[in-house]
Amino acid sequence: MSTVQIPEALDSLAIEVPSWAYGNSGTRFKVFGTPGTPRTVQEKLQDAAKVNELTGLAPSVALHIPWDKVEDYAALREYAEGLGVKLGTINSNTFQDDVYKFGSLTHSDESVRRRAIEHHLECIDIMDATGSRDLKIWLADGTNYPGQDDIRARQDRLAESLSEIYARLGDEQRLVLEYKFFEPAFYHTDVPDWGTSYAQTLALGEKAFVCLDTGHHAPGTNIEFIVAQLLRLGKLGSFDFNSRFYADDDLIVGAADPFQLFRIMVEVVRGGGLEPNSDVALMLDQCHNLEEKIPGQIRSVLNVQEMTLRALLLDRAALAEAQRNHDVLAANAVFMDAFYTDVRPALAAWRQERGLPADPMAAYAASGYQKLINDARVGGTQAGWGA
Ligand code: PSV
Ligand code: MN
Repeated sequence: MSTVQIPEALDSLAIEVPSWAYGNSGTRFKVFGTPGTPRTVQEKLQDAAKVNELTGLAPSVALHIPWDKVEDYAALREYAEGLGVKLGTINSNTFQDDVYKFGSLTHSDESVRRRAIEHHLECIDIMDATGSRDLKIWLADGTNYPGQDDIRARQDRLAESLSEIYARLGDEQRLVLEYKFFEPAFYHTDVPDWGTSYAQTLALGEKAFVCLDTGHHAPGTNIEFIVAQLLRLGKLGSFDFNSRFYADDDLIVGAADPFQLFRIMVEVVRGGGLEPNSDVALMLDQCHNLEEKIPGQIRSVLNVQEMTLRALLLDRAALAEAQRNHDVLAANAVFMDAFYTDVRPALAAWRQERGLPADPMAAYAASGYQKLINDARVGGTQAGWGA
């Protein structure tokens, strides 16, 4: 019997999974095909629904346009809901067309900016049909060489383009602007950091927020500080969770540095990010290149759940007391106690109480689902980047 008492707040934990995690992707050197990989967005939704069925943690699926383009989005919404999941964040994509070689929303040529703006307006039309709340914008825009373009003028053009997109949002819709300090541009990127995303979204208005992708920071960055600051400012809209060793590796969240994930979740809890009606959406942005994709996603949402529970178990009163006394080691010990708590047995029991498998990884392995899709999904073109 476990002595860990699970707070009610854990019940509302929901993690959005990305449609692209189920397709082939993951490296610019070799993308390995795997049996059973979805050929269509419907098949990606089937796999995502399996993750939710076994974990109860992943009720919505983010789409990427054009990778998940279909004729009828209302029908896709019905299809998803029939599987027990919702369609979530719509991710725009202005990083794969030749026309965007020198930028998209920041491009010096009005006609290219127009095209990029129209793409985002189309994404909002899609959101209307799918019932999605969030439009997520990540831009590959930037330059490779000093002097290549006027970096300040690009900020002005970005602000102008974003305000046109923002104006089209419905009352319940939001725009989240993701930052990344490098790649594919290497000298400068147009939205490199949270400060730039904050400045741009602040200028737009209260329906615009910052999206924090954990892989988009320089080594050693104190990400939980950024989380605390953005929550304090009321501008943290969403996370793209993943793990990095070096750069934007898109590996399983919590795999490289579970302690960092714990520290982030401590600030999320502290800042009200888990409360009902919170502004913060928790999403994954990952690729599974070596490991099987569906268990890769199951492991990911379980990792978030485990670190969230440990963060919820932090004895905040004891911590506050130690902090008041400037008892550095006692404060640190309280913090580490929560991190070192093994919550797995308690979580297994918690799942069983809710009719979920105690061990979702084992349940997936025993379910026969992988064999089913390996046998059924033969022929056609497997989904991947650009599909
Ligand atoms: C860019 O690196 C990014 O993090 C954005 O979120 C994109 O939408 C996603 O990766 C594509 O995989
Ligand atoms: Mn991302």
